[in-house]
Amino acid sequence: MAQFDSINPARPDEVVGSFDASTPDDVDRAVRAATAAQREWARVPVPARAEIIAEVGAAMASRKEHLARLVSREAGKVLVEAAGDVQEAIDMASFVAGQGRSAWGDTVPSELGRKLCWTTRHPVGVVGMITPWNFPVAIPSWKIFPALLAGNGVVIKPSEHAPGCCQAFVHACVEAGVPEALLQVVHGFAEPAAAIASHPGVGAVSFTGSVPTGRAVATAAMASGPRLVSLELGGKNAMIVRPDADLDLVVDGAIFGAFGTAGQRCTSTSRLIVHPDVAGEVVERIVKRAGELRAGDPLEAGTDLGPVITPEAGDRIQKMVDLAVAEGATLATGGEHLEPEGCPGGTFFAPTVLTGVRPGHRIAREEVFGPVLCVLEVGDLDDAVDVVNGVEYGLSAAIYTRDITAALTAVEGIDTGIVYVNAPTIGAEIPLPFGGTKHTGNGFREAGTRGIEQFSQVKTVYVDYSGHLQRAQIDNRPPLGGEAT
Ligand code: UN1
Repeated sequence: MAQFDSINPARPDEVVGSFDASTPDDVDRAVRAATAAQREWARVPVPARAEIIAEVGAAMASRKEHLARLVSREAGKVLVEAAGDVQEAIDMASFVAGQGRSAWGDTVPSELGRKLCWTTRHPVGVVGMITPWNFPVAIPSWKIFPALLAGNGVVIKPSEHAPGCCQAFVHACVEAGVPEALLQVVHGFAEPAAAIASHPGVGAVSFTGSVPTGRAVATAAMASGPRLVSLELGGKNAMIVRPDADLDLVVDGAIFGAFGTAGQRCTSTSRLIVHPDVAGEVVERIVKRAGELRAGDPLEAGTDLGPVITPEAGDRIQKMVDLAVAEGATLATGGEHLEPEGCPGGTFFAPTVLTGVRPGHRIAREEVFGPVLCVLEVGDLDDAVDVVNGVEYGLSAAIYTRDITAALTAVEGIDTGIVYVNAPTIGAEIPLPFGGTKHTGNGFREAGTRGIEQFSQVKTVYVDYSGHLQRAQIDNRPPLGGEAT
């Protein structure tokens, strides 16, 4: 069987783990095994499933430090952010466990006597999941916990850049009592992902990643029969800065939003839409702070900026920045690779600020997935909202202002799934829905109470105990011009 290595992007000569690349046959075996285990699991009462999920959270909390170090080594996230990634999964376990004893549907009074109406949720069978490397513990938790709570089996293929994190996650699940056969992991590249998406035994497919791959996954999934397909794709997230904003807050928010996780969140702040009255000061302060960020080994305390995930990612970012300059933007800082000490061969990209960016520039429209902030100067609030909305993506946006009317006008006008006021575009909390509009997704939301929807089907139940035929929409209405039939 072909093997591949997961490597530390900060020091590529360090192999974090070796994994077998799964074949379509492996995927088929995994789907069959999960299908068999799911029949048993679906008979486990929902609160009992929830108790196991709570145990998983506890197991992860007890080894948070170990998991965080693994996230840091595989994904290159600075340790404090890697710990945040693990914490997000722990929080998700507690939230989903609570859902196991919460409302599971609606009850509605019937229009007829002696009749009951309610909805319930039932599993789809086996859920196929394809997950990215940038939240290698949190994102699997958004998918695996609600899928299990709903009574499903799971086949998951994590990114080839962070297979060890997913393996550790699944290990914690099994140790806490999730039946081993129920939760199957396959590894590798496009081949097993395509096999999951097109497998007829998979009842729902859940994908987080890029737009082109998401489209391919959805097409493959629908080609072999209609099923639930949920897509969580990219972002081109913007922060509006009004002239009355607290500029200390703006600078802190822009630095964290744009350069946290080296700009490799789908929620990363990539456009600063700033009022001309404060643009000069804001840019100057952001540029100064960007230059002070310490790039280096993500495991070392005091490191602010980790690597980008691969040399190919570094090249792509460089090309996009070069193109922006060729299109007329000005490089205010960054725009080049860095070689921090102690990280030989790691691909580090300097925190980059581009000014003079116009809405039509490619850098203002396309996702960069790197530490690059473009600055667009816009005075009028409605125009700023139009610029926020003038891209294909619709994940996250922010407005910084002290003016409540401006804030709420922007909240109303912005067409994204998530809007922040006086906070950056990253840092969503798990009890609320996560997801976006337009090309960012296809309408499902992850986490929050609705996170279970992509992994379950609603069943509507009517129970008539009147002992005779009752005709809805007919028997409780006077006939119109004669006997209704
Ligand atoms: C992602 O980058 O795909 O809101 C997820 C945030 C995190 C999740 C990001 N809680 O920034």
